[in-house]
Amino acid sequence: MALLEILEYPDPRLRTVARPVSEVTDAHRTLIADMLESMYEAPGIGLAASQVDVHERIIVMDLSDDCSAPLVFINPDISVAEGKQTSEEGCLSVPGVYAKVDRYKLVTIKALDVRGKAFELEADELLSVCIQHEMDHLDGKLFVDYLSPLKRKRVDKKMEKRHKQDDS
Ligand code: K1U
Ligand code: ZN
Repeated sequence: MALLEILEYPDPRLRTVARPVSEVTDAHRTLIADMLESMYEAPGIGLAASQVDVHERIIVMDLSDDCSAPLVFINPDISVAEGKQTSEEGCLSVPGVYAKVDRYKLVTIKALDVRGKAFELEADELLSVCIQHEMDHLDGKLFVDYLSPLKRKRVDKKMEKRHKQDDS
C-alpha cells in the first residue's frame, strides 16, 4: 500500500469535476486501499479521490474510533435529501480550518461497492454531513465555498501563509 499526497487549497486541481467509474477494476481497488491508508494516516474520517488528484467518483470514509469500519462509495448519488443541520466541518485539503456549514439532515445514497455491486444507505448526523462534504469534492466544491466573503478571505490568507512557510 502507499501513502498518497493530499492536495491543499487553493490548488486548482481540487476544482476538477470527477468522472463516473465505468467499471470497477483491480486498479480502483488498489487506489481505494491507498486512499484508506492515507485517510487513516492524516488522520481524517473521509477522503475523496479528487483530493489525491484522481478525478474519478470514489469516496472512502471511516467514522469509527479504531479504523474498523471502512466505507467505500463509487459513483455515489443522493436519491433522497431531507431536513437541515448545521455542524462544524474540517477538511484535509484545508488543514487547520474549521467552520459551520448547513447540510441536509438525512440523505439516502445509492452507490457501488468495491466489487461493483450496487447498494443503498440511509445516513444521518455526521455520516450524512461527511457524505455530502465528500460528494462536493467530486464536483470540485470545497466547504470554504459556503463561507462569507470575510471568513473566506481569512482562510485564503492563512493558507497563503502556510504555503509560503513550506517554500522557505
Ligand atoms: O474531506 C476531507 O478532507 C476529510 C474530512 C471529512 C469531514 C470532517 C468533518 C465534517 C465533514 C467532513 C476530515 O476528515 S477533517 C478531519 C476530521 O474531521 C477528524 C480527524 C481526526 C479524528 C476525527 C475527525
Ligand atoms: Zn474535504
